[in-house]
Amino acid sequence: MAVKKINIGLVGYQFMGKAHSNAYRQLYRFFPEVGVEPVLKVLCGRSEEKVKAAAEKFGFEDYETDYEKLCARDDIDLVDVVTPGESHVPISIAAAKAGKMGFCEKPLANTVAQAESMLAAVTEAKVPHAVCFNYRGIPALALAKRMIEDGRIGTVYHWRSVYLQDWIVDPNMPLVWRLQGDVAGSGALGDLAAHSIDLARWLVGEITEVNGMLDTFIKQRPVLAESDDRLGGKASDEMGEVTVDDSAIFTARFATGAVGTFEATRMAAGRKNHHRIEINGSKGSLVFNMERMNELEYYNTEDPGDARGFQVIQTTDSEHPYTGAYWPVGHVIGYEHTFINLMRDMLEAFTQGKPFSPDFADGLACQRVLEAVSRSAASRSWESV
Ligand code: SOE
Repeated sequence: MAVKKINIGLVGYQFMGKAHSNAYRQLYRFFPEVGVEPVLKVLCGRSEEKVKAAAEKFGFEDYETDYEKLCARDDIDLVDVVTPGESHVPISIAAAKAGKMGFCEKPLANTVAQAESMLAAVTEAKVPHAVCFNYRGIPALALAKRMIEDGRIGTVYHWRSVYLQDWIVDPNMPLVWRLQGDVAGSGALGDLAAHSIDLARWLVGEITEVNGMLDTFIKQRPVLAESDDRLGGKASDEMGEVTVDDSAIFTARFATGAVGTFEATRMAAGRKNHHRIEINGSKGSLVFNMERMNELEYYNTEDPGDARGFQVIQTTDSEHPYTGAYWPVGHVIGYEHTFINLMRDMLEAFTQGKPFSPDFADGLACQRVLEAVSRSAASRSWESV
């Protein structure tokens, strides 16, 4: 099979820049049968000194300091945006206008209007597009999807998700961009609950109505002196306002008739990346926790009474989604593989002209839920999505 090379232009080089470039580097080695080999062509960032160093570290051939120049280059096929939320719009629209395939980190934008303009741009340019809801690339969740579609838990009644982290519980944690409303759009809501919302839409269906609360416990933090690629950075002596939610909690109704609860915070001491999901149906339940991401718990009401109970499925069998490409059974995979798996599906669809989800329309749909939660927190009432 002829291998198709896709030249990548990546904008941003911190946490997500590291995750995305690693995935592009690995993809063809693990999934050669897809016949697509991403090429780390150009890394883009505003500071020449930093982007040059990052390009060398990640293995990019070249770098640019201006995204317009990146988009104008003939040797770029796909523009991948991993910058903070505020710059997703201009960069993704410039890429679409230049005819590049578009890929963007979640949440797609900071507002519904921005997400609409991004979807309009890629639709008009007729370029393929995707949003990086990487948790769809987790084998246990892809298995959950397959089991729900196969009717293994029957009609879904309940969705229950908690997404808990603790990296901002220390009040001296500086005001990184994820804590600034004008840059990130929102806090735990867009950073964490966006993932849960996307998974809920994918596994259960559209969310039609929400009722939520958004709260900020620590209202001022030290201004950031210098950021790092692990969410934090060095604090300065000056204090600044926190302009996002520390905690986002909401209940929801699905178009299917199912109901859901969502909780997201980065202030849950002891919880590191505890994204726990429970789905209850008429014939059984499924439970997933990101801190044990190779496992899926399954309860089947049809099991014999004396043996009924949750079973823990180690999703590392060759029959499980994605895992056959990696290691022998039981040799677990990790966070970085979620990006490789999602990009595998994305590049397969892009190069074969097939539809792909999650795309910018999914990003917009998630944005509508995020915005409805914010409206509901302000109005203290139910809001339709
Ligand atoms: C930080 O809260 C963060 O890195 C999110 O931005 C990611 O989307 C999530 O995958 C892990 O946590």
